[in-house]
Amino acid sequence: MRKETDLSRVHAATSLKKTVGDSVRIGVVTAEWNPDITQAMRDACIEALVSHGVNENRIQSVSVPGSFELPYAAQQMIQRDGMDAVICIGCVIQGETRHFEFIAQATAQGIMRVALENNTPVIFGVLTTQNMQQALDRAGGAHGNKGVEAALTCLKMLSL
Ligand code: RBF
Repeated sequence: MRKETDLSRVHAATSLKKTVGDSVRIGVVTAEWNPDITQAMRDACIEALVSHGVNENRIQSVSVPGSFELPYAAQQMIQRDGMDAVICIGCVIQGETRHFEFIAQATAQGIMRVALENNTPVIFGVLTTQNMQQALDRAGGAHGNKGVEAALTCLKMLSL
């Protein structure tokens, strides 16, 4: 017998395909800091979007120097490029200075602000970890790939 959770997952995937359709345009912005992490998350994210029925030609992928720049680029992709949703991917690793706090806070608040002010889903696919191992674990390691979660979150928000 199938568990209820299995069924609801199947239902969610089917309805996502139906609701989001072929015409949706999704922007993916990736920060270049910690590139091994962010590129692995971006690739898994795009793969997940395509496997859920998003037209590959309608995914626009750009990169920015660091996570701090993600909100501005997301806003440009909405206002200038007409994206229906934007997924922001970054990785902020705690260092010895307080930079970590400033960058992580500003990025999170900036992304939320761009989403609300533009009435458009902007997804927070930004890892904030204490060290590189924790980041690796979440970019295709022991804790999966958070790029995939960001893709699924985006599709759920588009199908609201
Ligand atoms: N950007 C990241 O995406 N992740 C980081 O871990 C990160 N650490 C930084 C640490 C320092 C000391 C500085 C100066 C910048 C760091 N940045 C990081 C870059 C930041 O997001 C942004 O690109 C720059 O501050 C330029 O606006």
